[in-house]
Amino acid sequence: MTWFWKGSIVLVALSMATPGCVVRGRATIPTVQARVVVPAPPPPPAVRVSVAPPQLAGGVSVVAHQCAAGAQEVFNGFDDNCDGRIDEGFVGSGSIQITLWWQTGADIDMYVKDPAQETVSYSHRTSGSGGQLDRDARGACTNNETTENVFWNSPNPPSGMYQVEAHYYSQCNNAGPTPIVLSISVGGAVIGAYQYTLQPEERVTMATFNIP
Ligand SMILES: [Ca+2]
Ligand SMILES: [Ca+2]
Ligand SMILES: [Ca+2]
Repeated sequence: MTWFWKGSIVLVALSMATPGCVVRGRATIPTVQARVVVPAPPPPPAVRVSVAPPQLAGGVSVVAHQCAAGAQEVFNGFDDNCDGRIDEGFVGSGSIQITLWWQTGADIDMYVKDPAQETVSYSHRTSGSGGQLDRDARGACTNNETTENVFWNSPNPPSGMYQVEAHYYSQCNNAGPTPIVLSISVGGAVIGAYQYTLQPEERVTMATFNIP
């Protein structure tokens, strides 16, 4: 007698080596090797949220930047081609993107606090929620970049309140008061673009917004 084990079915096969042997007992159970095809789960949905306009600090004003489908995206702190990504090709984009841009030689730092109260900045470039900073402009006056960018590229970033601060860290070469542009995109759409003139050493909460 030979035992076979296949899945949860035990087959008993009796050796027929002895001619005339009458098999009584359990008959051989035919096995069916069916292959169950499990469809792949659909990709997680991109965040689809209706985000109220951010709350702005005093002195921060809305910029009515016009985008145009098919336009060339230039490095200017705005979404030029209406695809919901700000300066794509220059900085990282995702389901949330927050971009701070300016034109003087000042070293300005952006701080983005996520709903878990974890702040992404040059000194803490990734958060547990998936936020990441990919641009540290001027880096204590050591590079020539003039944008800082934080984004979440996870499909569904955490719900809750986000806070965006800007800090004028250093004038470097006497940059003086510096107009800054802040653009925020959530779920593939820009929810606002804002401007403010930052004074040396000033730190301001530019905007807060909530993802329900
Ligand atoms: Ca774009
Ligand atoms: Ca642009
Ligand atoms: Ca900086």
